[in-house]
Amino acid sequence: MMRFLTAAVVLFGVAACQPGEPVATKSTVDTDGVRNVISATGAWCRPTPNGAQAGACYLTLKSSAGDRLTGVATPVSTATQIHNMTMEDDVMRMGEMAEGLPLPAEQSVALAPGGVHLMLVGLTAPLVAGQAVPLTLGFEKSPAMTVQAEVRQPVPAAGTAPAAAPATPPADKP
Ligand SMILES: [Cu+2]
Repeated sequence: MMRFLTAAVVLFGVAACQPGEPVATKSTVDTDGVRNVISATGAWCRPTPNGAQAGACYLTLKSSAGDRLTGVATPVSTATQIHNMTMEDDVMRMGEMAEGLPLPAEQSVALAPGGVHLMLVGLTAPLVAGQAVPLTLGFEKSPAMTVQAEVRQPVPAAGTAPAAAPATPPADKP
């Protein structure tokens, strides 16, 4: 079974990340004698219907010493922006965070639907569930790091839990 899965992943040509499992990527750098560990966890993008020109991606970032997300690059769109959603007079507005996204030291900063997100503008192709989208994150202090974002629906469907959680107890249990 495992061998079959591995072969399927290789044929698909994507990074071997388990669906639904948070993938963490870490970057460590010493700047002016200060160690800064940046972790990027659970990156995902919303699938786009046919014809949509823009897509949104989300992840959780944490910087041990404090940093700032200044931009993102991806081969699947011609441009990208860091967006925030705010409510103004009961109307949801989306605007670019021109200064980037501050990452206060030791705080998890979650980019999530309804809030801060990465906007992929000018998609070269629709984002299809199951794909992996490389996102190269740029920071003020730390070197850029690339994470693989899984294209999926916002809420994982029931019954598609990772294999780590057995669906049924073994039949030979008393
Ligand atoms: Cu947006």
